[in-house]
Amino acid sequence: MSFSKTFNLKNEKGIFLAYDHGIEHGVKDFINNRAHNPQHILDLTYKSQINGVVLTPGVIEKYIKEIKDYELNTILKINSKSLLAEDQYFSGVTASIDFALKYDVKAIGYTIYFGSIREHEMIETFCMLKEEAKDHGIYTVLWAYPRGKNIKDDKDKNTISYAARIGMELGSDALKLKIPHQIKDIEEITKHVHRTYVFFAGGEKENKEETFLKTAKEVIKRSNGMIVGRNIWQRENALDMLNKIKEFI
Ligand code: FBP
Repeated sequence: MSFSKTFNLKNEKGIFLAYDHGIEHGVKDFINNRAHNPQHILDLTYKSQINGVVLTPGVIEKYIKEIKDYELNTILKINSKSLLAEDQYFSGVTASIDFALKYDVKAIGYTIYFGSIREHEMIETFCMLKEEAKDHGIYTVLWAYPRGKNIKDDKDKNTISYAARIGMELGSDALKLKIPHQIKDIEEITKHVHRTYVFFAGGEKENKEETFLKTAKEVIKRSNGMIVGRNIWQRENALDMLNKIKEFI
């Protein structure tokens, strides 16, 4: 089945919830009293009927019954790095393709910090996992994040374009990118990416709900959609927000 059908994309666009922050950022991200609970995230995904949810291996194992009951499409975040790590520019593998198969995930999500000193290691591992995943009909979503001593501005359109282009040429089915400084530059970035889905992260929580909704609308118009975390589940009205951004598809 195609990527589009697998994730029930509408007009080739979709919305996914990202929930790997417990490892990536720690509990400081769980600023309301429900976000720490994976059940809340699964409930949000189910009730909003968005296209899927990004989860870490432990959450998938522990909540597999609920994931199955809700028939959720999951993206397994297969490498991670914590803010406690000495090397902030390397993300290590946390699960295998066997694991992905066992828990019936639809895609693996993998981060490469393009520009980092260990970029080549992450590229190598990604390519091996991608080939194995593909053999089993599992899609790949690459978090193509420019980062390292030489990266002056990870929201610069040329830097994002370069990372996106590498991601496409490495063969990822989809990319997850940071939103560039100017939203209109998304057009320039996607121009260089062919036969590859392009989704954007939500970034840090915008205080004003309206500001985030405006951004989301423009981003979704110019791309295949969003894989968004904090700007949704850090709000008390997360379900309402998901329903609103779905309307932009
Ligand atoms: P947000 O929508 O909350 O920005 O989530 C996107 C994401 O890529 C998460 O999947 C990940 O945990 C986090 O951002 C990593 O962000 P950073 O590398 O900037 O700390």
